[in-house]
Amino acid sequence: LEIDYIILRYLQMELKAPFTTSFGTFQTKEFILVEAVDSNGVSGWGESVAFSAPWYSEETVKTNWHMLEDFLIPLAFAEPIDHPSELSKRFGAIRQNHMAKAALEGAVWDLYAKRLGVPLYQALGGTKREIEVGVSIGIQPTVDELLRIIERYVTQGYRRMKVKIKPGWDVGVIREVRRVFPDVPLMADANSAYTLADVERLKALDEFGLMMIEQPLAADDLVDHAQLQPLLKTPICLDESIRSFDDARKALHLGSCRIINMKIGRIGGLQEAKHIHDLCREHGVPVWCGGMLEAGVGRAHNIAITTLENFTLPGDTAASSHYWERDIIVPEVEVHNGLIRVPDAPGIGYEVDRRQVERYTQFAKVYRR
Ligand code: OSB
Ligand code: MG
Repeated sequence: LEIDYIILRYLQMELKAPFTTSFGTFQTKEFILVEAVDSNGVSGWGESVAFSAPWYSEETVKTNWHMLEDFLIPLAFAEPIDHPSELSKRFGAIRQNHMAKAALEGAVWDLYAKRLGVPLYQALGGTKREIEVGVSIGIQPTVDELLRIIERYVTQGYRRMKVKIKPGWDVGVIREVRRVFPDVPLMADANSAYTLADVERLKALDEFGLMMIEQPLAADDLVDHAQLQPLLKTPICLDESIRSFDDARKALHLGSCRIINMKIGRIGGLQEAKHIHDLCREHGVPVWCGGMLEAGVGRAHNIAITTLENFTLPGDTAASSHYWERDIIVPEVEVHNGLIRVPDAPGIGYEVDRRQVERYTQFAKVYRR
């Protein structure tokens, strides 16, 4: 596998509705699309999940561009690549910057699978032909609004509801949701909005039969979560805190969580995702695929990794139309009865719609070997 040139594009897409978490509100999604083209003119696609501001993690669109341009693309050009795992090993020389690494590694995985003529999910060792998905629901202006939204997604067949919480929008809100939807599979995501001083408030959530509570404490913490977990009946799921295989290993060792949210970008790529998946399987710890409000390319990568057997809980990869007026892939990602049919075409399995990509691209740059 020899990459001839790489195109970085900076895109802007408007979300259909603002998405509010405990750390801020998204309205416009800005991201980098990576296109890696081999000597046969075949394109592999990757999407960076870094946001425009460093509020979920320290990476941003701009730091990703810098890392890609000045360090990662030169490493990709340095030698031919027989397997994408070699690239992730090469990237080991650069500390952190996982979303930048994952974007380029993802493009190379797509290229690798296309070269073999197999769908990406098979190249990754996945087996599922369809995957179960839920939906992540941002903080709303009122509880009534939240209930209306949940009603709609339940009707659409989504397999579980994830409600964003923060201090002041938590116990009372979840109680109302449970009263109206006593049986819906439900979970809450705090995005690090609490500390150990809030133990009583977090314990109060135990009575609602949540599938899990996601990332209640600090984004870089494993120790406080290990202290919190035995005090709760509800399983803790870690998102922000798991940035690598070693983080996952330590979290399982310490008992910081009982479930792991896998995000390809956060942990540095598909190779590391496979590695963490296998570790969790050995420990009987379920994983599921999180979301970063991805456009179609990122969504396709999420679908592919979710076909691995230990992704046993519904993920956050909702339909394209849930986020966008028009996505950048054809067909768009569709969800029927809470299921996504995994595509069979080589690579990511969806065609990138170059007209739409053009439409959303603010600027682009070509890097040659
Ligand atoms: O914590 O999972 C999160 C969105 C932006 C930043 C962080 C998170 C989220 C989501 C939405 O929960 C997931 C999605 O629908 O893509
Ligand atoms: Mg989360």
